[in-house]
This record gives sequence, C-alpha cells and structure tokens, in this order.
Amino acid sequence: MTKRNPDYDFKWCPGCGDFGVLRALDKALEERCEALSEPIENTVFVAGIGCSGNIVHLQDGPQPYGIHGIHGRTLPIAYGVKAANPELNVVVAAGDGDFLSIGGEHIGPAARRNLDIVCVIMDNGIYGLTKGQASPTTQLNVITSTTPLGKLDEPENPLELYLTNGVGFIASMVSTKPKDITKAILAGIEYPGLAIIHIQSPCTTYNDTYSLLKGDVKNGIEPLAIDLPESHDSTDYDKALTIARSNKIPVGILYSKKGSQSMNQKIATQKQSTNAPQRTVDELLTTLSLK
Ligand SMILES: Cc1ncc(C[n+]2csc(CCOP(=O)(O)OP(=O)(O)O)c2C)c(N)n1
Ligand code: SF4
Repeated sequence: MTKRNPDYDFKWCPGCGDFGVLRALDKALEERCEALSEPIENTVFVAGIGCSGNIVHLQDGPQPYGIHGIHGRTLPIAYGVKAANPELNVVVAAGDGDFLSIGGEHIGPAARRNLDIVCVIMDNGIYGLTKGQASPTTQLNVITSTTPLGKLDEPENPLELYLTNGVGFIASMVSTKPKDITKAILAGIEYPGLAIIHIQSPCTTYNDTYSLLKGDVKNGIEPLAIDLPESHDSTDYDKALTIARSNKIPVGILYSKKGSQSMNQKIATQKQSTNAPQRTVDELLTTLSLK
C-alpha cells in the first residue's frame, strides 16, 4: 500500500538503500517546485521494473506524473515524453539491472541525442525484485542465485561506460548521503543535456555492501567509496576517466561537460536559421498518405 496508489502493495526491505534515494529525490523535487513556482505535475517519472523502479509509487506529498513502464526501456520512453513535450521535467529512475543490462544499449544513443533528462540509477549490484540474480555490476566471485560458486564474468564499470559513451553529466553517489544526492539531482536537472546520477544503493537482502562502501578501518578494511577532493575539476574529461578507472568509487560530481547543448536547444537554433517551411503535424502526416 502506498500514498500514491493504494492498490499497489509494495514495501522495500528494512535498510534498503533506496530509502535514502527516495528522501533525496523528494527533497530535490520539493526544492525545485518551490524555486520555480512550478507544479509537481510538470515532472514526469519514467521508472524501470525492479525494486528501485517502485520509487515512482512511494513519493511523499503531492505526486509527479509517472510511468512504470517496461524493464530496460526507461530511456526510449523518456525520449518519447521529452520529445513530445520539451517543457516537462523528465526523471528516469531505474536499477543497475534495468539500466545497464537489458537497457544498456540505449545509453550511447541517448547520450548522443542529449535530451534534457536526468537519470537516477540505484545500483545495488544485484537483481533485487527477482530475488538475487547477478547483475552487470555484481563484483567478481560474489555468490548469487545465478552464480552459486561465485561470479566469473567481469563486472561492468558504469562510470567508465557513461564517460566513454559521451554522457555529459555524471555524478557518483552513495545512498547514505541523501543531501549530496539532492544537490546532484538538482545540478543534473539544470544541466543542458543527459545527466546520470549513479548511486550505490545497497540491497540488505541479497547484496549488502554497506560495510564495503564505508570500510572498517579498525579491522584494516579501507572504504571503497571516497569523496572527490574539493579541488576536483569536473570539466576535465581525462581526469574523470582516470578516476572512474581506479579501484575506488568516487563520491561527488565526477564530470560535467562544458558547453553542452541539449537537443531542444539545437532544435530551436536550427529552426531560427532555416528558411524551410515549418510544417504542422497534420501536414507531415498527409505526406505519408498512400492516396
Ligand atoms: C523484459 C523483461 N525481462 C525480465 C524481467 C524480469 N525482471 C523484473 S525486475 C528484474 C531485475 C531487477 O533488477 P534491477 O533493475 O537491478 O532492480 P532492483 O530490483 O535491484 O532495484 C528482472 C530481470 C522483466 N520484468 N521484463
Ligand atoms: S530486495 Fe534488496 S533492493 Fe529490493 S527492497 Fe529488498 S533490500 Fe531493497
């Protein structure tokens, strides 16, 4: 049972990292609506299928519109929403399985298209909803229901994947720091183009990585998640790639490409500079008629 949809009976497990992401997302949308005096309905969530995608049903207070669509297809659905109505604030919410496995092939085209969309990715290194199969970000040797003797295929490095596919804005976060996530989401919404907020969001039931991320210095375990230094220049692509390829998880805004122009900005410029007649949708449809 949820505030948004009383017929939808879903609960996250205690301690699930997605709670921190939910808090951050709620706050980001609240701040944005207040700052712009914009109704919450101007935001559309496009959610993946997974525990993480259920975030679309769990927002607090007034609700944005939401589409809980098809596993792996958040980016194509978001493309349709944004292309049809560029004024909407489009937020994708998905898990690592949804976004990087079945949905992985959409990232490159979406980056090149550069529509103004922000993606909030909850990476728990596992398929949570379907009860613990290995995902692209499950680490080597981890035992899951599909890797009973330990995972053998190399884990995906999502930050490197985004950078090398041309994503212009990339933040790397951990779910235990909701205030930082809120800031990153707001910065991602402001960024003119595709923005990805990739969040380590541990699954307490099938892949509890809290202590790995935080480390246990007393017992000689260094933290995996390390804050980016204040001096980090997020416009430096090569530096961002070096950091992404290190064996740590950076926390902060890893990359923000200078001079990005979103697809809608490019369309506006093109319309101004062309003498070609602007045809209405009805006129365009008539050109397809076989009569
Ligand atoms: C096309 C399709 N393939 C597979 C599934 C089954 N399925 C539902 S959720 C899921 C994985 C969920 O993992 P992830 O996206 O990482 O989200 P999480 O539950 O971990 O938040 C799978 C394989 C599906 N619903 N549709
Ligand atoms: S199974 Fe994992 S990801 Fe799903 S709600 Fe429970 S803790 Fe969260």
